[in-house]
Amino acid sequence: MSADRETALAALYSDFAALNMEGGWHRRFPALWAEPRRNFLPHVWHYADVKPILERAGELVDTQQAERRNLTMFNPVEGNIYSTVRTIVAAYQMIKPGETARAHRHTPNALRLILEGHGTSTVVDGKQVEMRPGDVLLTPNWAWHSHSNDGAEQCYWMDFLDVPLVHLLEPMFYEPHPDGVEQAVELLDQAPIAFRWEDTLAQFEAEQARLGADVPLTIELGPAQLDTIALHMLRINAGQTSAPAQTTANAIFAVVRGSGFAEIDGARHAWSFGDTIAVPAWRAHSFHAEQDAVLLRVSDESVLRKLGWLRSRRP
Ligand code: GTQ
Ligand code: FE2
Repeated sequence: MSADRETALAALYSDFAALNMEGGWHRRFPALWAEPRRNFLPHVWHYADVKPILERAGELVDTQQAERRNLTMFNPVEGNIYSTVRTIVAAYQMIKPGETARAHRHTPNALRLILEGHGTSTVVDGKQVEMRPGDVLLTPNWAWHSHSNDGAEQCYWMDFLDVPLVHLLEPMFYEPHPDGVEQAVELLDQAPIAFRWEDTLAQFEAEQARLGADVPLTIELGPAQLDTIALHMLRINAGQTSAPAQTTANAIFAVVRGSGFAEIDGARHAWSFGDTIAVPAWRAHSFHAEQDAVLLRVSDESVLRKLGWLRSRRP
């Protein structure tokens, strides 16, 4: 290359920078790549570690100070301080007898998986539903919601929200309820936002009968009420291993029952009741149960499908 041309190019590149422009052929980092990068890391958070921390928080922080007594699980990838996987955050929450977590609403979609405790209920847009272990309860975009413990036991659950996706796209709105809690509420046992544990078990029975064999089962908690989050329950009995999967969807698994280990990109991760397992996009994964297990899969599959970006392959 001639010295003149080299000088002219250097001048061109410095003009790019001065005007906040860059040449597609001159990037320091590529903008396109052949297949999904594995950015976020596979990781497991153990409920046995979380629960004592929540107990200590329960002694120090009340629901006046903390609108929600929740602990978020952030992925250990460099630079991240919030998200569990790229689009979804998982948290554990605990509420003590007599406490109320005030009503509010926000554009992020949310759901809860109840782990332990009886006598607590959530109110979603005026509908009060009891929270029982194994239930999955939804709080769609902009629905008012509060939680109250009228029982005698501490109640523990997991929250999942698409907050990181809302951060990315920017449509965040939040407001506290003007009255603290919703005034007129109707107590319901069955509601479209409530997927009851007994119903999940019945669906597993029906699916097993349909397949006519004791094999790993996957059912969808539907019809879907959340625009961004897909919900599946997996039943993997002791000794079984789920079919290896690899997908563009980002997923978080929560252990509803049983124990075993996950194999994610060739590494083993042990799990048991109440654990959170981050399985980011394009990570090959399978689950092996040592004791009869049920896992909740919370994923952004709904978003990827709607946008034409859902792809899977057998790893
Ligand atoms: O229970 O409403 O873990 O709004 C994070 C944000 C729980 C909730 C979380 C929330 C909630
Ligand atoms: Fe909320």
